[in-house]
Amino acid sequence: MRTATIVLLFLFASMSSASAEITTQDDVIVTVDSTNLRFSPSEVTVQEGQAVRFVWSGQALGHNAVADDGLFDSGEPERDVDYRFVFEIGTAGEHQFVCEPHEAAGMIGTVTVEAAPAVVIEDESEPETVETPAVSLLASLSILALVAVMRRPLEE
Ligand SMILES: [Cu+2]
Repeated sequence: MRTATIVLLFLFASMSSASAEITTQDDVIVTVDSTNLRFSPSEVTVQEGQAVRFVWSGQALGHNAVADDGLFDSGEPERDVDYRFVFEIGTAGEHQFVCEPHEAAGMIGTVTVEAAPAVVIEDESEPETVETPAVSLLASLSILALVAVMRRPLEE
């Protein structure tokens, strides 16, 4: 009886250890520097799934952030902007953006989006393929233990 209890405890322990890993990445902030005519920073790198926030307030001039490839657009130039854009899976690559009124003054930037790391996909699939045989092995061991415990009085 003690063996069966221990085996069942192992079974529950291995099942509860199979928890999903949650990875959250902070937004990357792009603002406007003290010259009023530059993004700061003007070059940022994110991973697919991550967001860039274009944030400024109380600016002397109105600004916006518009991607050359049309991927994102903060709208009309404003002195106060808080625009967040998530670079979804499939947006990997370089995205140039400009502040439309000040593009000629050199108010341009680049968001480099890196493909989501393959490790994340492995992390999601691996525990299941590894966990399943381990659980079924423990389950069959516990059944064997229960059978052994139950059969003992009958054999004597
Ligand atoms: Cu501007």
